[in-house]
Amino acid sequence: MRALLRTLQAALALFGATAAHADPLAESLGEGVVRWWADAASRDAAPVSVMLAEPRAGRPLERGGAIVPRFLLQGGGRIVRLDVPRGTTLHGTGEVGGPLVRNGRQVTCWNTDAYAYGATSASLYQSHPWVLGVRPDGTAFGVLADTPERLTIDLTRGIEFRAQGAPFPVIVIDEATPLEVLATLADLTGHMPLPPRWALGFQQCRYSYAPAAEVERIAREFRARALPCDVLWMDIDYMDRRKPFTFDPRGFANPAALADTLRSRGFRSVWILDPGIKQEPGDLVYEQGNAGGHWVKMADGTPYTGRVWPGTCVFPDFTRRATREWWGALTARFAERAGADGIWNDMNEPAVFDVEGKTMPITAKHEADAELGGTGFHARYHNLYGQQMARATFEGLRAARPEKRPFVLSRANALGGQRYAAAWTGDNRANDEHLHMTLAMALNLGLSGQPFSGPDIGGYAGPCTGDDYLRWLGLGALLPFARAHTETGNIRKEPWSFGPQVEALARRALETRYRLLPYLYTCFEEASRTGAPIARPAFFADLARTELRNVEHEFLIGADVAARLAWAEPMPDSPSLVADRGRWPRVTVVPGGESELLPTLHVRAGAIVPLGPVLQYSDEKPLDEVELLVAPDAEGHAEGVLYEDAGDGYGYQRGEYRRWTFTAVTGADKQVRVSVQSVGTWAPPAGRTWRVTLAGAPKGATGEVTP
Ligand code: NBV
Repeated sequence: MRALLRTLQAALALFGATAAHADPLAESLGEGVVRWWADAASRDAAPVSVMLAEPRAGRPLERGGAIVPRFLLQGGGRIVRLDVPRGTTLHGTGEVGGPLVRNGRQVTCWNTDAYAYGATSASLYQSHPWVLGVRPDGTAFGVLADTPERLTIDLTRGIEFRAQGAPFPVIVIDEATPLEVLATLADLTGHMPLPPRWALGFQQCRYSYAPAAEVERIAREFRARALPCDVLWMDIDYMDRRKPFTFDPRGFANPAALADTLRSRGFRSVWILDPGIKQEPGDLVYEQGNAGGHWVKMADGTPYTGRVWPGTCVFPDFTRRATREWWGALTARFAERAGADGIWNDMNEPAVFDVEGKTMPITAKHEADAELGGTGFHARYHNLYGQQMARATFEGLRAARPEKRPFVLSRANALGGQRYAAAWTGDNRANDEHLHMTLAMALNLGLSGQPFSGPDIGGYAGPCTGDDYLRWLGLGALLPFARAHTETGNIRKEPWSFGPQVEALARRALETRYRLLPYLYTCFEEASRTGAPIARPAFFADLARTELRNVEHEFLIGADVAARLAWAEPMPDSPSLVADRGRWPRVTVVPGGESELLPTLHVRAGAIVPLGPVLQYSDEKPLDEVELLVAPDAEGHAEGVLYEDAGDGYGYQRGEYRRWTFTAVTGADKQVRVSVQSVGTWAPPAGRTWRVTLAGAPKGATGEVTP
């Protein structure tokens, strides 16, 4: 009977008709997690999973899940459909333009160099074949199409995945809350490692700060103007004829001296490396790559060549372990010479100039590790190219500097790549559309397993006004990755470039980030452990209030701080989380200079938020005074957490951290007493003091920390 059905299916598929698999196969991957296959034959024919951090053996399913996908074949293509309950909002789908709610949208997972993309561009730089659904009652589910191949996610009617190519399963996670779904997603696909604390500081980039004297000038300006900043970035003009691993002999003759100058002023540096290696006989990297067989090949076995910045290039095959190790070692040696604290991987979709599709042909060949699926075509490995480059970079830095946490930023990536690199949302435009979708983009990445992301603050392509710069900076300074960047030939976009009034407000935006740093680091640690996003949609605070699902002018940082962007409110009295000031009292962490262009901050009633002082850079001084911002709830209670460690290295994995928990109660005398407990062996600065500031407490209330 089954055989007959399959023959019928095959025959129908041949004529472009749709045939449904009558008997999808389900297996349990753990409590609330079901992996579905079209049928046993598809399971047996499917290549290994590369979306999962580790292979997962399915077990027989005891209880069927509520969500049952339907597998169809249509004209040789594979379709998986899932119904979603009425009123469910859909989110995630990775790095996507447009709104936070993805219902009605369509994207195609196919990593693309999408310069100056728009809200409806089909494919951006990264691929996350993943949808998060939140039902009207706040319960949530997630659906992962477990394939790296080109795949369309169509949310116009329920959820539909469409792909050609190899069979793939769909993993359904069904939980009580979105946070639990994201925790399970992180368990399956991997956790973001805890970054070095300096990577949470503000970062300034331009294509390019060059020569080295210009980099030093920018560093001096930041410090002279007391504008907090941790990192300066080197774009491709530091290179000799734009060749990775080289230095322009005139502009960057002495990178070690530059590194010393930057370090003495409290700056770190991140340097760009692209994958394209110039096909230039005699060039060291090129010759090494030839000798090691490191290049992606064409069907005839010769290296694939394409034009990028240095000219005609060959491209490392990062799907091979030997190639990753070679590249990782090259990167680590380069980082040593440059004095680089972090590495920026660009152009790794991979982008190729002047060719159809702007990338290498899908028939190019990768000699991939067996664990990735073995030798195969670029069609399979395209979306993994950037991820595996980021992996090579991360692992190379990790091996060479075992006591430093690598920091890698990658333009292209895929679900699972949060293990290796942070994300920025590529070449945005300095226009209204982009300013307004900046938040939704970071939120949806956070809802897709990538907590560490942010935009080019100020907009990459095109000029912007001082007001728009401030809107972007105010928002961007509250997102997990906070870097300003702009393209070559564009107007200057440093915080002082728009005159003294903008500069003063920019300082306020940056100081706000540094005041929040202890809290932000606590959120990062939580994200690395649990998969919880750092920037979260406002609706996470009240899942039953469905009118909050569309809110894009307010968002949460962790669970306890909310930010409101007055300029982004669609119309007066739009649904709001923080309008209820009893539940979300407004706080000012940097006094003076109010502006509608900057966000307002709010603390959840019932929360205690740890704050630090204004710093010029994250390591400027130890946190010797902690300010506890206490917002008592209606009963006068509040609770909070502060996570601390050395800020770099791996001592924290051996217990050298401190997790403080704070509990506040209010007495009849209106005295708010905060008690402090902690676990871990990390020693706080000697003589540390704690101070209490109250938010939204009754008039006349006072606060103190009781040891
Ligand atoms: O390396 C130059 C740029 C970089 O500034 C930008 O951030 C990347 O997204 N890079 C793209 C190369 C292409 C620029 C058009």
